[in-house]
Amino acid sequence: MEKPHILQIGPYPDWDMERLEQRFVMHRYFEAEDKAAFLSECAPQIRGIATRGELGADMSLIEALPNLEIISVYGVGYDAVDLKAAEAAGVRVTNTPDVLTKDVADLGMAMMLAASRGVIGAEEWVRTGSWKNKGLYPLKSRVFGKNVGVLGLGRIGYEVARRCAAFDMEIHYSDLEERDFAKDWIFVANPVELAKKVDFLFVTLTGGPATKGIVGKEVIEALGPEGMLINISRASNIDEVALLDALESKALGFACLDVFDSEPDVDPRFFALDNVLLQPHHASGTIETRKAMGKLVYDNLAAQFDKKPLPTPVL
Ligand code: 8YV
Repeated sequence: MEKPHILQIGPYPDWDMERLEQRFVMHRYFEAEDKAAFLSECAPQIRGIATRGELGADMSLIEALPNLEIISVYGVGYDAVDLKAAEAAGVRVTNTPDVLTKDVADLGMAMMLAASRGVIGAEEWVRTGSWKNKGLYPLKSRVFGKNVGVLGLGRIGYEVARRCAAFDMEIHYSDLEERDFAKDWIFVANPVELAKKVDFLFVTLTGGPATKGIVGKEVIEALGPEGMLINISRASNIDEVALLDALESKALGFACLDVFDSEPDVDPRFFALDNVLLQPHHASGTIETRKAMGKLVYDNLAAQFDKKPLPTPVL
């Protein structure tokens, strides 16, 4: 049987490539210098796209591939895929939910704890001799007993809330409606009201047009000069210019960010700030989770060409 041809939008670790190449002919789009020429050469053979959470398949790409059957996303977020175009073209879409949930929540917690206790600055204090020369590190305020808001109580939001509860924080959340499984937590429908009530605000929403810019000037200012914003979802959920303005003017206390508009080309305004903790979109970046994500990408593609049910379909 001829191996199905797959268009690969972004790089994967070697352990994934080995498995994918055994079963498929992989066309490395991300390595092509002349993307249009590369595409016009391989387009008629392509039956699948393997992409990454943040790297997309837009309408023009979907339309350029007449024999496309499936888009397999390496990530839980599939906002970079044009779902309407995929549906119109009868193309299936899969993602990698569940396997990354706890790691993403863990990075959110790690950022909150590190930022609020000044872990990075304190490490520098030791290394640069300030401890010996200047004395004690400036005191920080505590996390336990504080109010935390979770904007989006989906799988990742739930794991964040559980972790915060274990840290003896008071949990508030916003979602489309009150959740039965969250009886011990306080539901606040409006994100601005949520931000007013809490010291820490986690953004754990799905990305996409419905939530674009939901954390705008109003939410950010409601969180206030003592507040901390933690984003482990999609950059598009936050109005980045409003965020930068608020961080610069100290209208917002602190932001911990794993995602950025136009990443990896992060706005240099962030680099001048001392009230941010910046991470390179790696909340799902553990070896175990990335292996599980890669396996799901492969399993979904294989299921499609074996005419079996897709393990984790979106569409
Ligand atoms: C990325 C993600 O896919 O799950 C998502 O939606 O954004 C991430 O897991 C991952 O960083 C690979 O690029």
